[in-house]
Amino acid sequence: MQRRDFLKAAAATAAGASSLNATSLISDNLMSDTPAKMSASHFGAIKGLVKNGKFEGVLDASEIDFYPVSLTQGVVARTYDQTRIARPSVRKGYLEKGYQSDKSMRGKDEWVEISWEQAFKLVADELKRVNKEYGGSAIYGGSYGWYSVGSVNNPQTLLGRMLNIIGGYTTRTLNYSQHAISAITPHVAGSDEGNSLVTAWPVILKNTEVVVIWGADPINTNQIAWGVADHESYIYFRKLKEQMKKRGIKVITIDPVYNNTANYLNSEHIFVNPTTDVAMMMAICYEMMNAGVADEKFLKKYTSGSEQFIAYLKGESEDKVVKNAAWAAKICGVSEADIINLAKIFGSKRTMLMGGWGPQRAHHGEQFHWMMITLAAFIGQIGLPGGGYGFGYHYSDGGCPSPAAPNGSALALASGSATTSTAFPGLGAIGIVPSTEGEWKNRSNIAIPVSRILDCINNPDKEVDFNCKKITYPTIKMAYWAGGNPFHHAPDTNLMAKTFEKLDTFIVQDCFWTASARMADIVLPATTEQERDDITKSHTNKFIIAMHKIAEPYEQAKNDYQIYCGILKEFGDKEYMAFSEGKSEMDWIKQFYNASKKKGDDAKLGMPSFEEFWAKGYVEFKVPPHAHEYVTMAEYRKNPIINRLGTPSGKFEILSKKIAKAAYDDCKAHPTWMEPMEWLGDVEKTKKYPLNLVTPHPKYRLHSQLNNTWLRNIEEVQGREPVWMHPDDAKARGLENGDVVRIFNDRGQTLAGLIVTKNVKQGVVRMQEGSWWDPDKNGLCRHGNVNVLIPNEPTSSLAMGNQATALVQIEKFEGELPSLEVFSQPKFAKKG
Ligand SMILES: Nc1nc2c(c(=O)[nH]1)N[C@H]1C(S)=C(S)[C@@H](COP(=O)(O)OP(=O)(O)OC[C@H]3O[C@@H](n4cnc5c(=O)[nH]c(N)nc54)[C@H](O)[C@@H]3O)O[C@H]1N2
Ligand SMILES: Nc1nc2c(c(=O)[nH]1)N[C@H]1C(S)=C(S)[C@@H](COP(=O)(O)OP(=O)(O)OC[C@H]3O[C@@H](n4cnc5c(=O)[nH]c(N)nc54)[C@H](O)[C@@H]3O)O[C@H]1N2
Ligand SMILES: [Mo]
Repeated sequence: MQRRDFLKAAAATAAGASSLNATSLISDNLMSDTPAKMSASHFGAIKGLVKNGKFEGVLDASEIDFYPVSLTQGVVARTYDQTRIARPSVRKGYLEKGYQSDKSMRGKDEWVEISWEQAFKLVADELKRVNKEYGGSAIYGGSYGWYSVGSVNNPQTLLGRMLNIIGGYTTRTLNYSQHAISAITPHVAGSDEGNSLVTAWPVILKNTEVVVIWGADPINTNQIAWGVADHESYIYFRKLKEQMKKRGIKVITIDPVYNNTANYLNSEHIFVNPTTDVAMMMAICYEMMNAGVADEKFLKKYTSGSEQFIAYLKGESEDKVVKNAAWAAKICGVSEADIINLAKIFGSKRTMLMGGWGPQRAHHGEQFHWMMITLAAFIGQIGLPGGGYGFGYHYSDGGCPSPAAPNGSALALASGSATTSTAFPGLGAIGIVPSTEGEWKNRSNIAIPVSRILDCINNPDKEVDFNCKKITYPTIKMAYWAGGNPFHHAPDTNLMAKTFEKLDTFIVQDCFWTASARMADIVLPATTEQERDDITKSHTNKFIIAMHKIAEPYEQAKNDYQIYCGILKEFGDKEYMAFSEGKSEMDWIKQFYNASKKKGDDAKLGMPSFEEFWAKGYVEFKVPPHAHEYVTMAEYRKNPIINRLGTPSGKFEILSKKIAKAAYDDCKAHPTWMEPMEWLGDVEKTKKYPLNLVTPHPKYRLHSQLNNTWLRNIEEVQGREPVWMHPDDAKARGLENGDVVRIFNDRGQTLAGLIVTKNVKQGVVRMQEGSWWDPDKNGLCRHGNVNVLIPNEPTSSLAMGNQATALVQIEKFEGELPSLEVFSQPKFAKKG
């Protein structure tokens, strides 16, 4: 087993993960007081080693992880990191003056530790006050973020459940990952194509001639899953690499960055300017028509509105501009010859367009996937084996054949319009999906687009556009965040700090003193997922996983479930019972498992008893043979009348009458090239800020998670988050590899460590999201949080989504290098 683990770790290295699985070489007998305990995380299943009640190390859970990644090492490291929250804490000014405190002292005040009894009362009293004075909608409980994988201790569903019981709340809709794609694709394809099943990998390996990985970095991002990653995708990427040699599959990557995937596959790489792909795709369509290889039959039979769109491409309507390769080359920075060549290839080979989500986190982000579906329609292979498009290969092991395990249905109980699908049937937020009992059954909570939280706080009662409807922002007086880190994830961190000053109260429930916790009034310490029992499943449905408590809770940290129970007891027995039904966490775990087993038994799957499952640590479900043959849209292609799409026309809508009717000037009737608010083609703005920053997902963390571990030392430069810059841009600024630089624009400024590399397009700089925000007195982030630079403006009136790019300038940082504060405990006053 040890040797096998080592080989797997080595293989993972080849796949772009790292080779840090040192503990895999150490026998559990040497390290652990008990046999290794099965648990799980977004980074995969793990087996925890225990010494003196402490979490000591992890072994790969090779039985249920095809390709363990080294990020699991961070799960151990973070458990006893000095950023752990030990006890409930209140900001000093808030303890003295409550909701009338000076909010500009957030992040500056000292902290006072209090008892759980005091904390429960303090939180409950404030919830009661806001409820009474303003109504439930004044409490923002949308609480977006990547909490851990256990289904019982899902801090967000539980938060919704609690707030619903005590009077309702304002929640969110959509998510930072897929905001624009989730809004636009139902209009275009009839379903959310960011979440749809994609053609199975075996079909691709057999049939596809050209794989285009466009704005995606699957070798990096598949390390993580929303449920538990089983990493089978790495097996398929290795097979893809083999088939490139054996069968001559061509892989093309299109990205402003030569990313981990390009590097692993040694693909043909095309550097494109950020936020300009739409123009490039339009030119490919135009040149395909020009060469007579566009599939006109497909367009006629399966799409609606292609005539108008073709007129637009030909310059016969609207802007009168011909969208040919020469036109696009000037915009996207890809040569005319390359564009024409792509048109030729796509028009003659079985082509799979694998689109990532990075490009839709941008101004007019809706256009990217709309245009990619349109391009796939011009190619005409949608519904054929190995052709068409898929927007899920880069994450959560998308494309890996999976069973329909008997564990999905309770997802319907997740917190309503908030997209917190639990990793396993979990506790529902009673009342959003109306429950049958209780006075809260008819609560109708307002849901605002998740990334509009700052606009909402700043503009109460304002009516705004959203997805062909109007919504009215409620008045928000307090926010309760559990299992998310808004001072990392939201664009324009400085605007967020200013805006949150309008809140009477800000509560954060987390395991660590994150940037958000530091900006709160009340901080409640949660246990980590390795400090409690729970249940979860692999994202692909292959396994139900027992999450065994590995270690005792850190100091006074409590399980999320227990925290809400404690608060609700302050309201009364009725509220507490409505929430908990008088059940322990283990009762819920058993209930969830047995609900699944009942379905499994009905389907004759022969699932073991709960006790057997819990002892073994997992249940495995067989992948049925047909899952290996799955082809997206095959049914629609076979019979578009019977299997019509869920769009008004029943076809792919290259032109949407519904969107046309909304008459937005930033999202029109068909895919349209519109200049983004900040891009390299803006002659005026680039005078001051000539570099285009892209902010992809980090290789050695999950957003901000694990940044408080030694994993950050692998990449950091002089203790700062690295920024990649092209040698020509570095030379022009007199900068050298390893310099500490200041990145800035009108919104903010941050330090970073310079990496000079040809792996980024000239004019583009690349810095990963998720580095902890550590502002000094002048608002300079000493560590490297990219979101101080990103605009809060929405993608468009349609999705109202989030952006992740910006124009910036970079200069050498002169002066003494400041030390960091964010990775130590904050300042405490005397104990309360
Ligand atoms: N510039 C830029 N910004 C981005 C992106 C980008 O590409 N560029 N990407 C966006 C995307 S796609 C996303 S999904 C968001 C991610 O944003 P977030 O999900 O907010 O980021 P995380 O760092 O994962 O924060 C999760 C928090 O939950 C806490 N937590 C984990 N488990 C538990 C638990 O069991 N209980 C409690 N109470 N807390 C827990 C963690 O400690 C952590 O602080 O960021 C977005 N922001
Ligand atoms: N290791 C790790 N894996 C993760 C996560 C993590 O934090 N760490 N987060 C998970 C989450 S929550 C999500 S939502 C997914 C995110 O999955 P994605 O959104 O697909 O990932 P990103 O890294 O943001 O972007 C993918 C690629 O798009 C490129 N890109 C950016 N802008 C443009 C553009 O304008 N045009 C083109 N062509 N390319 C562009 C980036 O350089 C990057 O290589 O990843 C998941 N996986
Ligand atoms: Mo995400």
